[in-house]
Amino acid sequence: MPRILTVGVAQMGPIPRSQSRPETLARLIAMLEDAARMGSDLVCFTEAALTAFFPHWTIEAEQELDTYFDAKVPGPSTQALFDAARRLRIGFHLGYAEIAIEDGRKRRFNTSILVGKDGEIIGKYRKIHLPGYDAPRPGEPFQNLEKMYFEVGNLGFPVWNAFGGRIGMMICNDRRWPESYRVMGLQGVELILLGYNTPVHNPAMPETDDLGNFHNHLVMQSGAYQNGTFVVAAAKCGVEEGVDQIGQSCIIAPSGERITQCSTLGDELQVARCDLDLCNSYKSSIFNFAKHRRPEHYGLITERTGAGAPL
Ligand code: ING
Repeated sequence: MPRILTVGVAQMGPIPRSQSRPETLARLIAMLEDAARMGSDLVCFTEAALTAFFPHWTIEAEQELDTYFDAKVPGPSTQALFDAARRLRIGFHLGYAEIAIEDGRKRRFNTSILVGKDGEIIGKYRKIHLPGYDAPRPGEPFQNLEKMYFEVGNLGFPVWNAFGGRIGMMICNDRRWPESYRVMGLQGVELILLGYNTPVHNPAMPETDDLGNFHNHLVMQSGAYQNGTFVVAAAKCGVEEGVDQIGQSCIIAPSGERITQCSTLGDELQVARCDLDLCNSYKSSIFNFAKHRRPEHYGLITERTGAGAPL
């Protein structure tokens, strides 16, 4: 019996700072209802799907910063999304800015959750690779202040048994680091969900601006193929608060091929039937880690200890 998972990638156009939460939720629910009409089991929403991507500007007052975070999910400002998903019997991935009270203090993370068809949260991931800077850079056309607004994620890269397979998550810049895929590949991941907010212009490396879409797909197609997993990637795109962001959201097969892709810079849903058993074709042959991978021979020198240690 093939394990077919029908997955929707739900790309979002800009979320203006002025947009109310109900208006934003209505956009997400509209794509959820589209996905239901197309027989979807699971929908991938983007990174920071509830707000504009506020790390692109400087926010001095903590009270203002808090307005971009959610402390209780599901909660009053997201319940309508959970209710719609439960009504439609569709699971979803959602990225949002999380405030958590842990170890007796307020902590802030760039977070994503995996929600089952029953509307219950299956798992949570907190972004580990935070790009950009921990202080504003004067003179730049926009900022990237994730290191200032978020802590590094403290949950690792878990993989869950869900939707009949092995499901994992990562967030945006994580996709540029092969470790993100391999740590989940070593746990047998079959489908990785992620969202991204990626400006066309990179102030730190303007010479790569024309390569943004290429690099976006390069890293995800490689990660999918080298770990025998599907990758579902949803962009927040278009010009959001003056920052032009790439789109080209897609679903990638374990072959590394993009099997569906968005072609606008707005709210757009694309759906693909993912046969999770295709993962095993790669995991049992060319990427059979047990048979072919030899970390004990890599002579890996870890930055911290300088001692050789298998990854
Ligand atoms: N954004 C970007 C990303 O990794 C970036 C940061 C932009 C890195 C352009 C390199 C080039 O896609 C987030 N939110 O991580």
